[in-house]
Amino acid sequence: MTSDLFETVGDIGPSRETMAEGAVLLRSFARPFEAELIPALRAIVKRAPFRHLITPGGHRMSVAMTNCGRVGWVSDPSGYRYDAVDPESGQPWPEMPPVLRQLAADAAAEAGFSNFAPEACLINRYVPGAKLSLHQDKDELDFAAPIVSVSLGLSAIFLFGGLKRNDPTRRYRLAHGDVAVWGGPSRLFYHGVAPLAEGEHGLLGRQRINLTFRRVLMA
Ligand code: MD6
Ligand code: FE
Repeated sequence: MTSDLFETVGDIGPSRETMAEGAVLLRSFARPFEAELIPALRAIVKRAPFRHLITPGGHRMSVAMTNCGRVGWVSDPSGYRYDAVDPESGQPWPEMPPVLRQLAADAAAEAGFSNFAPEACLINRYVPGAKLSLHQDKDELDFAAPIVSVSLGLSAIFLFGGLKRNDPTRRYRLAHGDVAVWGGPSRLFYHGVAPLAEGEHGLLGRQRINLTFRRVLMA
């Protein structure tokens, strides 16, 4: 996809930024997919609505979540896990639509990870004030594959640390269409999202949607 198809005044188009070894930010990479992507997400959320999960510590998460793909990430008082069944409906999670698979595989390839075939896509919804505390993504069995993270709607401040919880964090503004691909030496780095600021996005309104594509099982 050439950049002139979606460049507009004030939009510099795609560009690449390195966050750490193995972690790269592909600015605006998802923009060419959005016309297909957003209706696909609306269809998923109809079948598997956003819900606020309870952490093992008993807290209700401010971020609302759902999933598509063979397995979905869930949290309840008994712990975190990947489950093939949506606990709300008792049904399998909606299938991962081809446009989501393609976006994830293309972004991974652009970042140097070929043949990325995600099994799970966790879909996070933030409204102003919602945040995600510093955490590691370590519930997967396969740390060789990267995670591909797509930001849509309102911009957020992404906090990116190191291998230890109290390592210093750097801040990145993730805007609509930005894609982070994250693997290799930084796969287990602590990260989080600062409380979302008030705002209104032209396409998605008063919210931020984040998709994280993961390989869960061993290859
Ligand atoms: C978010 N993202 O951006 C939350 N995890 O809303 C994550 O927790 C995340 O963006 C692993 C890799 C990339 C991510
Ligand atoms: Fe994460």
